[in-house]
Amino acid sequence: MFKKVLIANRGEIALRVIRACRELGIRTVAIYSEADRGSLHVKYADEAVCVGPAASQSSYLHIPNIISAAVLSGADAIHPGYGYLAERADFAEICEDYGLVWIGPTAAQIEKMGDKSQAKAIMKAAGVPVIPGSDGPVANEDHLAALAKQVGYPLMIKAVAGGGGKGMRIIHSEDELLKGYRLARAEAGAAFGSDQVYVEKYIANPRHIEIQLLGDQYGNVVHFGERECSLQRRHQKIIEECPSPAVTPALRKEMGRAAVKGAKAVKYINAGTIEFLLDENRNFYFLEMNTRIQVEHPVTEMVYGIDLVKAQIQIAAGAELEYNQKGIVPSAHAIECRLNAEDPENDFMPSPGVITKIHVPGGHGIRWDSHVYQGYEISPYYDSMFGKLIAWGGDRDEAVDRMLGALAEIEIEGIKHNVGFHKRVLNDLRFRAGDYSTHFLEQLARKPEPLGKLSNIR
Ligand code: MV4
Repeated sequence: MFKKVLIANRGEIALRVIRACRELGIRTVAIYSEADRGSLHVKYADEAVCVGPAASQSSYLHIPNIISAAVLSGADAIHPGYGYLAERADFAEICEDYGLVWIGPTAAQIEKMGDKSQAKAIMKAAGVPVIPGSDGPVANEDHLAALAKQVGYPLMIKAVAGGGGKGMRIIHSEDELLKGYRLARAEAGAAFGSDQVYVEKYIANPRHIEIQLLGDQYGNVVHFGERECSLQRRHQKIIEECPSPAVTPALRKEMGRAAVKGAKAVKYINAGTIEFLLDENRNFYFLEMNTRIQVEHPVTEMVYGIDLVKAQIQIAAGAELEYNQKGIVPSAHAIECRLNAEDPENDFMPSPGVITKIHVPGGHGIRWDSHVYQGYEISPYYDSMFGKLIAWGGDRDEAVDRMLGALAEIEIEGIKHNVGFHKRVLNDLRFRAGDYSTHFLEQLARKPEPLGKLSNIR
């Protein structure tokens, strides 16, 4: 096992990794920017190294400073968390060059899955269902016209180097096609340094469902069911749940098998997620593979009784997975609410500042993952998420009721936050029925509705 791990991240996920390392008897090195001196990830790591000023480009994304911190502190492995450098194949390779074990998939796997068109081709070849469309990038305008004829409208144009909702465009009819294609290429070139795009049929009102995977260095891959991630705003997830209200045990088995097949096709190592779109007829299609631990991993942990971050570290250290897929079954229901410093009354504008008061809820079935405390200053430089509230119960109703109780108890002053918005979603009758798609939150944010009648908790 490793003796010392450097965590190349900040905030709640850095703290999450520190806690896992502590339980495994591993010393930890935190890195921090000048704006993050007061963060709990700095306080609770065994050592901490300042890697630069507040701006991420000069600190959490500054590879030479991070590698120097790792080498000088004598770390033997690096955990990248999520975001920042977590899906940078070049960084994974540089770590290995400096003798630092990368707690994640190989650089080659990150690179393959980062090219969204190549990832899709690999999955298709492995027998995973994909959305009908071009095989690979669009070659030219004649090729585009032929593809549009074949796929039909509406269709989507997506950037090969995009992902997570960036660099996509819906085309409703032939008159929009050429203009949309040229715009999409120009935008992709400016945003990603590659103007390659591919074409897909547009799936209306899909649900976003992702399968959690673990692979070891010996070719074993298992899945831990799905997370329902359809509750997003502008491609930012707000609420996630496990299991999905839309997935039956039979569908779970089918989607899980497809995901494992896809991961095995690249001999996938460590934690990863395969995202699917589920259409209105419950057909599922591969969307993207995420080669990292994800923000919403705790809902899977509470339902399947596994510590995914510990598993990541053990796998990187050479441990063999000893699971029988048949024995991995969901035994509860969990929900995560992401708490953001933002103003739901003002188009969810970021609301940085000092948290002058915070009371966090607790009790049976409640988990709070956060790096903040009373007096903590939320910096304008980083993501506005300052904590994750997770509730679980024997079934979905119990989990939702428990979450509503926790949301009623929580007290936060000094910043604007989205606790009230979460209450509105959880009290919505369609949410309570599990009847929602990826468009639900946009609709709810546009049309304020009174609280639902099912709950007596305010
Ligand atoms: C789609 C789609 C409909 N049809 N592709 C958005 C995130 C990116 N990973 C892919 N996305 C979508 N791709 C086809 N062919 C609809 C979306 C989409 C979406 C997907 C998941 C979660 C939220 C979403 C919100 C809007 C659109």
